[in-house]
Amino acid sequence: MRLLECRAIMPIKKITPMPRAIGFAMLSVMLVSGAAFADDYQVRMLRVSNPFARATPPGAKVAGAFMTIKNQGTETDRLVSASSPVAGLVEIHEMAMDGGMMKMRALKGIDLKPGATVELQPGGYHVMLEDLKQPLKQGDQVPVKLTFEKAGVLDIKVNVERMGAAAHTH
Ligand SMILES: [Cu+2]
Repeated sequence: MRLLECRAIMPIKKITPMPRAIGFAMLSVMLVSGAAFADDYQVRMLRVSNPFARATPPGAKVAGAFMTIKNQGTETDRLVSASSPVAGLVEIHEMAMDGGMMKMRALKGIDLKPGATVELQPGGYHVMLEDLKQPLKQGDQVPVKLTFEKAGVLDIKVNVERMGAAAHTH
């Protein structure tokens, strides 16, 4: 099993707190734009929502993509692979503690049990975009093709958020 250090996709620096008024202004912009984006994708009984990645610093070669996958069917399915035109290689990864250090490792897939909601989020499962051909910029929408064992192929657009953006809570 291949072990990689995950430092490359950890936030480079802490976000500085912003004045409350600007925070509210940004929040309302996000709410408005959130309504305009198609953030839910469906293939057969699988629903993928809120796919996002974080903007990458110049020269970065890797980025994690995160999303929520819900299996609304009655059969187990499995996310088996992914690809993207912005990345030379895309793998499915898991981040976990290993000997006191957070490391990530490549998985053969992620099981999606009937009725289950699986979160791909910072610090856990993620789709790893490797060998990036360009930096991911805030506001970009990165095309990613997900392949599921039973449901087949689903094309999604991953929203690129600011560096260090936290997981969605909705
Ligand atoms: Cu990874």
